[in-house]
Amino acid sequence: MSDSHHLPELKDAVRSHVRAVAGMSPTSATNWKFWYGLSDAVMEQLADKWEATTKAYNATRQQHYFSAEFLMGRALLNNLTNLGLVEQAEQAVRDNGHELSDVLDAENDAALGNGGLGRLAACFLDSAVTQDYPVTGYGILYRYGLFKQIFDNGFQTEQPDAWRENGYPFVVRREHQQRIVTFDDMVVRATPYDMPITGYGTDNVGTLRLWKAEPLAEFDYDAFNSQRFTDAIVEREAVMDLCRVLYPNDTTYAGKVLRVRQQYFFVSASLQAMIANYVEQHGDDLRDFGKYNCIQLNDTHPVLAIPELMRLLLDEHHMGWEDAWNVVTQTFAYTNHTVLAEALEQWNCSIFQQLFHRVYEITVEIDRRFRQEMWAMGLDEAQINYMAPISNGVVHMAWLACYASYSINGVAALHTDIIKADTLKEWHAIWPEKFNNKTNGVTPRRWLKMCNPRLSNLLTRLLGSDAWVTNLDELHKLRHYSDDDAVMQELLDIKDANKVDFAAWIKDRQGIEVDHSSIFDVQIKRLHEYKRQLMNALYVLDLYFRIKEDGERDVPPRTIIFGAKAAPGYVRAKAIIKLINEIANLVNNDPDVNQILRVVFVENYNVSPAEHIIPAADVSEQISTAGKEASGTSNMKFMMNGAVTLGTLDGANVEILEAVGDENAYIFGAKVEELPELRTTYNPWDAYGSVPGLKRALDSLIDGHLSDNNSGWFHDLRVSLLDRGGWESPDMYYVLGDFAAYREARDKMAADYYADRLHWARMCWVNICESGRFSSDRTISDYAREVWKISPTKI
Ligand code: 26Q
Repeated sequence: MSDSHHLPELKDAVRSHVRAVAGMSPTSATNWKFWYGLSDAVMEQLADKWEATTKAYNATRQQHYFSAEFLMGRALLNNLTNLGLVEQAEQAVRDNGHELSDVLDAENDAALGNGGLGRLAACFLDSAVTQDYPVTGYGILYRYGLFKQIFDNGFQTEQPDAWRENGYPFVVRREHQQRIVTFDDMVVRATPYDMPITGYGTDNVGTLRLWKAEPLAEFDYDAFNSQRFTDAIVEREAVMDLCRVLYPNDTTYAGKVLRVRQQYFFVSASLQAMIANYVEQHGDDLRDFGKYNCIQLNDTHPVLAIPELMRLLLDEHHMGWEDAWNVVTQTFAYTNHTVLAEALEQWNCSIFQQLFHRVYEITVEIDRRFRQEMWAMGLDEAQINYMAPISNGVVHMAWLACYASYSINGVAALHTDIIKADTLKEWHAIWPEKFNNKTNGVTPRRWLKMCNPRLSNLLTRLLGSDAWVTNLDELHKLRHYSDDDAVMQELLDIKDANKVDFAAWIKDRQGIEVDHSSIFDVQIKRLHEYKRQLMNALYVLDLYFRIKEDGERDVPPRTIIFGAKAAPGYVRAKAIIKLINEIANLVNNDPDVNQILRVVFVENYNVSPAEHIIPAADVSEQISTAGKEASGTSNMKFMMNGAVTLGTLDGANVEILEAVGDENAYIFGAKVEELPELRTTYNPWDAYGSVPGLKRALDSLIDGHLSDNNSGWFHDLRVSLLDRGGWESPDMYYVLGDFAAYREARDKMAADYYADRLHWARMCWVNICESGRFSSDRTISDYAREVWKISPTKI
């Protein structure tokens, strides 16, 4: 870092960087060019610290986070915040005739993830570097991130997200650290693009390494010369296809060959890089590899790393099987994120055989030894067959992970209980000591300090310092202010100001007018039946008719806000989006109702929209069918920003309730342990006939109130709840079963909101002050201590 004191001040550097990229004066440059130049200047500021951090981490025991997804969102404000450069940047931008907020808005989100799992990986990197833990992320440099969602007559359509087509200064191509990844039918050059990960209040700068697939030779000149010019082009494009697009499925596994290629590609390149570093540091005897490295597998997507590390050790580094297996079983830890059977990855053996026969061979040998081991332990054949890495012609990625990993964890207490007792119970019976819980968390830097400056300033003022930013438990100390009416009034004013900002933002974005004095009731998450956006929609329909037809008076004014993308092939999820958009049409255009009720569907929900929505939310809808949502993480973001949870006892909601007490949350619905019994007698037609208003709401799907443009989709939705035939039981997710309890809780919540504003503020305040355990700093330090065995390594 000898040169760092020669760095120009950011505000001076910005001008030259903007000039260089815009080819004109900073005042004339567009906001986007200004963003680019400012970002470049930030990269300049952190370069030396980044290099020093990489060196320091390489010399110690390190953790490597393997994930097919990193949902990073925007980087500039995050980096400015972490480097303490926000004010300088503001000044520099203003001096040159721009507004920082406009410049920041010019940045595309890096949406290299689908939802919770990808965003979790991003929060983890933030927390790891903030606490100086030697952690590196490894993933794929997708050319197209998660699709852009556009509503066309209320239907979701998808557009490609070419997020870095015009340039992106926050990744650096590391030409000299390329690796070769060999498939049986193609050889690929893997080039790393490294993204610096800054932390808050530290000079450490961590790394997210994203691999890009490229043709081995710029051109196959042989093919070119032998008049196979087009073959050469086609082959080149096949390689480039590898990391062209992020698969937009987040719940249903599909056996797409390209997807497994992506997985093998990034894990092989990452392992090779790790091994090369190990050899450089410790010599070429790799038996101690696991003493210096551990790898967290973010769900099963990177599980191919297990047989691939075996292959590299056996074939490239000439180790024996026992030694290699020793290394492997010391190295990997596996996180499960779902209990939905349809999400578990199982690949046909034929795919493995065709793409990487040697990895397949090794997997077969792992399977053989597994069976032998289990046989020796006295397990019966049926059970061995069920648990074996390979059975019935498919490779079970989760089973492979459970066998080879030294740690298996769920992402919330309830979820870990369920995987122990159910999803992975056979494994738990054999290796209970492998199992542990790591309740998810979110970074308070992005999800409080950055996105909610008003609330952040209040917290800092009351606490007398900003210690809460890196130690969120500090907020405990502020809990007694719930008795201070002046502070509670200030909290209400802050929420109101955030709601005014949101109103302006959504007006500008979608032309919708909302009333900031109404309750902002929000459900933002991927669209899935188990998350029950449909139950929310049915409530809105029912409320509409209560106002319109029953003439209910004193209905508390509300703005119902949705944000959700559906997997492009998930028709029923798309039908729910269309339905909500049609309900919005009906409600918002009806003068009898629209002073009391409005519905907003935020188009193209993503990380950046979430940063506008969450600080303005009064109510956090967390209404999944009990047992289905592994954890949820937006529930934590809402809590931190002073929204009250309206939810079921599912995922991390259980722990949120524990933290705030049931007087500070609205909990309803069937519990996990009640559902099996309930289901045996459940008939959705009973609810239809007996729950007041439910029939009217359900019938409005097909009686002309709402139009699905003759797609038949609304009819199908109604059928799915009432009498889905065949092997599927109706209302799989207990929407109608929980409806009455949901309505009661939601009505009560809305009445309470207006009945006593200070009392409402006290509930919000308790939520904020008790959110400490949902900081991803806590999650990461637990992983670091209990699973990774790494210590802070400060530069
Ligand atoms: C699998 C195979 C083929 C293609 C895609 C996939 C795939 C991709 C993404 C499967 C699942 C995902 C993402 C899952 C996910 O986001 N799960 C969420 O993880 C969060 C973090 O732990 C939890 O809070 C949520 O409860 C969980 O739903």
